[in-house]
Amino acid sequence: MKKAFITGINGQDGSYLAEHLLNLGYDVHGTIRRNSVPENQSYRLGKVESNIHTYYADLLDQTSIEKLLMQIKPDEVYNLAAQSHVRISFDIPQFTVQTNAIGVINLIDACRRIVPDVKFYQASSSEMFGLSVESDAFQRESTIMNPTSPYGCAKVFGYNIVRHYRRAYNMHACNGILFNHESPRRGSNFVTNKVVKEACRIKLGLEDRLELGNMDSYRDWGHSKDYVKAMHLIVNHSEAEDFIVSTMETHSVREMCDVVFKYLGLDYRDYVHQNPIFLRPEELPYLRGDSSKARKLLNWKPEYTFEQLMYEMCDHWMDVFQGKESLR
Ligand code: NAP
Ligand code: G4F
Repeated sequence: MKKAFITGINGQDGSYLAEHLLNLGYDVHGTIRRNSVPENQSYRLGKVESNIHTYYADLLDQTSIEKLLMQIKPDEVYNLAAQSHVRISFDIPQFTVQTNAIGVINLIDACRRIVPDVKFYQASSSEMFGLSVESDAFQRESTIMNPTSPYGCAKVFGYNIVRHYRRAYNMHACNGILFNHESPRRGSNFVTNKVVKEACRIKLGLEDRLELGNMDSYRDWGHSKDYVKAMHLIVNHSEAEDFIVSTMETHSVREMCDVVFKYLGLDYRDYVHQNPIFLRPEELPYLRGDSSKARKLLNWKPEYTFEQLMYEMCDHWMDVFQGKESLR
């Protein structure tokens, strides 16, 4: 039985990856951080809690990480832990850089010393591309990185240190460069889940307005369930390499609002207002990933369409607000 070690197992991706790896027959271990409300830490793990092993650890607490690597001796490490909110990275830049950059070197260097043959996956991000777009309007593996946030800058460091450890120490270390991916388990302060949740509340008469920031930025939005499958394929590819994971489609925040409100029988223009507090000091205006390499070499492609993703999120929150909550 292969052993997987997932940092940030109680996050959106960590919880879906744990379910996917259990289905593939893995022994799944993962880290959570101490939180003053313990219920908040495990709600996404409801389907699998009794079948996985969780431990308190923090990427910034080197001893906690080393102790677990020595104890578990994993075959595969998935580094999903991060301060993952781009706008909040402007408010807490030092913590973001500590976790998303220094945290990666803490973990990969501990792996080099304790489990040098481990297969290592780093959760890299399309936010690293920032302002760079190729002439055909895509970002791909060869696109120059030009980040526009403390989050993006820190992720570029993590990406590069993983490539460096691959070359310098011959480690099987890979980057998945994932474009935005969402689900009913997405944090409520990311734009998709914020829009869906508030639109459902408006539909039910519990709210009458929704305040957003920039509605004219474009994102390539996929489903987290599809993307965690790509993580496993990337780390198990014969060569340690870096792969873009994306739908190859892009939609503006405005279009996303239109799809969500229309599905609920509403017109977003009647309810959505701009509030400058949700604007960013620097915006990343456009993302559209070329995932041809992953499609060709890993035989991966997304199963969810953009509309199916948004409808699933709407159905989930309508159920929750009508008292029929279930973990999707
Ligand atoms: P998420 O839901 O925010 O999960 C992040 C996890 O990391 C949480 O469990 C969080 O714990 C944990 N964490 C934060 N700081 C930590 C620290 N110092 N030490 C240990 N754990 C820490 O994010 P996600 O959407 O699942 O994303 C997973 C990874 O993919 C992240 O690295 C993210 O940056 C990256 N990524 C995400 C996307 C996307 O669109 N979702 C796209 C590209 C890349 P707490 O809940 O206790 O804070
Ligand atoms: O949903 P978002 O906060 O996601 P963002 O900034 O693209 O970051 C996500 O995707 C990255 C991959 O590209 C990940 F690496 C990262 O961890 C995270 O998962 O914002 C999407 C867009 C932005 O252009 C933002 O300015 O929506 C715009 N937006 C407009 N109004 C808003 C809002 N975003 C948020 N969070 N809240 C708003 O009210």
